[in-house]
Amino acid sequence: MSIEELVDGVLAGRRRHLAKLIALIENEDPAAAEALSLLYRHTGRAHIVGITGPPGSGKSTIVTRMTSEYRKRGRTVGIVAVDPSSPFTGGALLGDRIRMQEHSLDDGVFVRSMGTRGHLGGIARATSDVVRAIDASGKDIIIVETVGAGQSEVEIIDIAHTVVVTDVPGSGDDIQAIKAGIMEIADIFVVNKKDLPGADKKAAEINTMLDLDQNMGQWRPPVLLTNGRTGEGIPELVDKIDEHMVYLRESGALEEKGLQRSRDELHQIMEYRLTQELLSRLQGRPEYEEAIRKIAKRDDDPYTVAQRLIAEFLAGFSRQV
Ligand SMILES: Nc1nc2c(ncn2[C@@H]2O[C@H](COP(=O)(O)OP(=O)(O)O)[C@@H](O)[C@H]2O)c(=O)[nH]1
Ligand SMILES: [Mg+2]
Repeated sequence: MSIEELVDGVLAGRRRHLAKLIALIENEDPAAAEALSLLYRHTGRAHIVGITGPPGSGKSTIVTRMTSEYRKRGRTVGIVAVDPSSPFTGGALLGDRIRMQEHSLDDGVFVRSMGTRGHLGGIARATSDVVRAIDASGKDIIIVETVGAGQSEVEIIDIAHTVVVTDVPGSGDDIQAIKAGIMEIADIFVVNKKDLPGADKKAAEINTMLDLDQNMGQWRPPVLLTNGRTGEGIPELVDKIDEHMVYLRESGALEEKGLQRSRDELHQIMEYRLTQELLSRLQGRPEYEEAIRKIAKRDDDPYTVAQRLIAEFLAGFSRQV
């Protein structure tokens, strides 16, 4: 398949082409970067929703339920699950699995699980590229499921417009499940398993914590109660996610997020490319090896050497331009 064919297929929303592109991304094939660069202009349309929380709190179950709700509302859905424990076959009940399989026959749903190992460029990079590919294919909503912060290498906040944090009743009075870092990134809290004792108490604790938050902006994260097994509370969750997007648009936060993301991404790419460029010129050169030996023998120091090499590189660069 040529790059043009691949790109056209993805833009037309063809599942086979999207799957092929994702395989290229996962294999870090240079063709993936080429395709993504052609697709870039066609991205930025999807509402990207991150869902994070402790393992077993019901994220995959909720994602399955949300998918049904979105489809009912006529919207298309992409799902990226970044979970080493293979989320859509692991913890979920047989019923959940069957529901997800029903979605697998639906062209309006695209599901992808990503292993967390084997990404040289980092799982965050790969995930963000996979999300971008799905975005280009025209899905309205893209849900990214990751295990709770601290255990995940994915900084979901960098990718998502809206972050949903899940918790369950009785997961510790000191709210150990919802750690300070994860509190701050939540746009919406979900206390799942409302059928278990202590769900209201948990929701009240989170609300108290929010009341004490000094740094809260205009959006106060709502705290919702859900039952993943029955689907109770899911339409309300989908409503709140929509409301959050309206807030982002109207407050200017969406535009700001977009700029920040573009700045960070350009920065990352330049940093990576510059380093590659510099090292490819230096590696294997006798002077370079000699400089390294001198540093090891304490005849020179790495700070001075790095400064000199970069200065030489930039001098060559300014001669070229
Ligand atoms: N009792 C109860 N169990 C639930 C609920 N939602 C999900 N579960 C169960 O919790 C377990 C873990 O769910 P899963 O979606 O795999 O959690 P994840 O690890 O956060 O993705 C499964 O056995 C689900 O069936 C709920 O609302 N109530
Ligand atoms: Mg899961």
